[in-house]
Amino acid sequence: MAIDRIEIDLVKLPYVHFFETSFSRSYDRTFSLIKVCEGGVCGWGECVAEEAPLYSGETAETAWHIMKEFLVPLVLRKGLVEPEDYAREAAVFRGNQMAKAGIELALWDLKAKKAGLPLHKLYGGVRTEIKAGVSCGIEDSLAELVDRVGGYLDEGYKRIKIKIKPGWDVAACAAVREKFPDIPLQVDANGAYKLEDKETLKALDAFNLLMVEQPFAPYDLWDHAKLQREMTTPLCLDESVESFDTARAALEMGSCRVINIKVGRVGGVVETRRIHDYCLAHDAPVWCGGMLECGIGRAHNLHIATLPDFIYPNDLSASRRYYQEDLIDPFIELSGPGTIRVPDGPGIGVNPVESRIARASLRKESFK
Ligand code: OSB
Ligand code: MG
Repeated sequence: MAIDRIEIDLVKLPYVHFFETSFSRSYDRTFSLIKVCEGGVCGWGECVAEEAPLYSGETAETAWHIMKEFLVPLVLRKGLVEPEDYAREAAVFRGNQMAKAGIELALWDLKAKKAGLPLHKLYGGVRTEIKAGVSCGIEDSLAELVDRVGGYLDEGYKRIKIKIKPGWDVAACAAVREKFPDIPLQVDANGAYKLEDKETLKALDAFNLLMVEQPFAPYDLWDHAKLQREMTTPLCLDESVESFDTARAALEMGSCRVINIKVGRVGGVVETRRIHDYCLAHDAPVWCGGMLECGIGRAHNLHIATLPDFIYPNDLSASRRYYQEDLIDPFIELSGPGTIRVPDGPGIGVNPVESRIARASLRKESFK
C-alpha cells in the first residue's frame, strides 16, 4: 500500500510558564503536527521548528514550505511508506532536518501501528521506564530560579538542568548548589559564549555538574575541543550535532564527551540511530534532549530514549510541566521518582486529541 493522505497542522500552544534561554524568552510555542494515513491507519509526527530561527536556522514557516513543496510530494509521488526509504530519498535535499524529521516520525508511528507494536519494540529499546529531567529557563531573579528548582524536586524530578548565559552562570550555579548541594545538576548555554569567556566556563568545574551543554556557537567544534581539554566537567553538544558526521567529528576531535540527541535537529530517527550506535561503540553516553514538544513529539522521544546508550537523564518531563492542556490523551505523567513509563500501546502509544489540535490550529492543509 502507499500513503494516501498527509495532513499538516500549524499549531500554537501557550506554556504554563515562560521559557527563557540565552537567546530569547517565549510564552508560547508554534510548531507543526504531521499526520500520514494509509488506508484507515494514521501515524503522527511533530516538527519542532520554532517561530524564529534562533535555536536553528529553520522556522515553523520554512519547515511548512519544505514539507509542502518538497517532502510531501516526494512521499506521494514515489509511494514511500517505509521510514528508511523515505530517509534515503529525503537526503537529496540539503539541511531542513526538522522538516524531514517531522514526516519521518509520522511514518515510524504508522509502521509501528501497522505491526501492532509500541515504537520502542520496533527500535530495539532496552527499558520500559526512562529517567526524566527538567530543563529550567532563566528567571527574573536567582530566588525565583531556586524556588522553581525546589518545586520540580518536590514533584519528583531527580535531575535539573539550568539555562545559563553571560551574567547568569556562576551565580546561578552557586545559588542552586547552596540550597541543593547534592542533586544531579547540569547547565546549558545554547551557544552564548566565546573562547574569551573560558575562565568563566572553567569556574563551573567547581559545581560538580554532570555536564556543560553547548557553551559555544554550533559551528565551533574547534573551540569546544580547546575548552574540553581545560575542563574536568564533560562538555555536551546539542546545536553542533546536526548529523552523524558532525557527531563523529566532535567525538574524534574531543569537542565533547556527551551528546544530546534530538531527532528533529539531526533529521530523523534513522540518523538518530546511526549517531546512537556510533556513540555506544565509542563509549560516549547520550541522552534525549527536548524542544518543549507537545505530547506527540514527547511520546516519540520517550521511545527513542529506550535505546541502550541513553545513559544520562533526559530533558523529558510530564505534560503539565509544559502545557495546561497537552494535545494527547492520556497526559504524560511521572511514573515514579524521576521516571516516566514508556507507553506500551501500538506506535507512540498515546492518542492525539483532534478537537484540541483544531482549537490550537493556525492553519491546516491536506495533501492527497
Ligand atoms: O537547548 O535543549 C535546549 C528548548 C528549546 C530549544 C532548545 C532547548 C530547549 C530545552 C527544553 O532545553 C527541554 C525540554 O523540552 O524539556
Ligand atoms: Mg540544549
